[in-house]
Amino acid sequence: MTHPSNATDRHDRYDATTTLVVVDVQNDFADPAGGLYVPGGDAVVPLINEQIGAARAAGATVVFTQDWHPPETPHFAKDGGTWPVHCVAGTWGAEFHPDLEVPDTAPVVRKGVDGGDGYSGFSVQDPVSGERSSTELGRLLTEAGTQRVVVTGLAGDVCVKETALDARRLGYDVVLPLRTTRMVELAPGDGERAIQQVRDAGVEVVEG
Ligand code: VGL
Ligand code: ZN
Repeated sequence: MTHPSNATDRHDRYDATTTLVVVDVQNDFADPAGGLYVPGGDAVVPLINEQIGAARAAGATVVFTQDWHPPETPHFAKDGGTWPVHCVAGTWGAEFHPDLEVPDTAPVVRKGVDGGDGYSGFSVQDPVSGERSSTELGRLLTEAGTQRVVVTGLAGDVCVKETALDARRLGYDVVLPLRTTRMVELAPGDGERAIQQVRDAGVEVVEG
């Protein structure tokens, strides 16, 4: 149970009906040599590992997502989209950061696989037609008996934000521990706007 007086105590955050979703802690985002390095992305890996440890100790479910793109996709600036090349399937940049503690049995949800813009872990959107389709994340949460979702990882103002918003839309209580994420800030102020947007949607943004 979470008590108002110590709601930021991370070890108090998990129970068997909570799922921790670890978003896109991959080399391209978390390593300074990565293709779309999120400033400070490497520094949060140990904090994310603490969350994973606390979640597992409490019997919570832990799910990981990976951004997973084909070499050519309208997601990339070189192909008419927004972003530098990152997380191309099967490359070093798409691998989890080597320090991230991924349990052998943890489910891994890959998004963007067919060239879709997979910002939320729950869905992908065809960058040309705009058509949306679901990943297996929603089903995994249902099967785990999830009532509350803790979202962490990278980047805070892109995939973490969209995953948290979708989790709210699906009716979950959602917690975003701010200390465990970093913002990519494609445009200055994106980080602050993202925090406001998730707060407005009812996400519990906590410092710890
Ligand atoms: C992401 C930009 C492009 C993310 C993914 O994981 O936050 N950001 N693709
Ligand atoms: Zn991407």
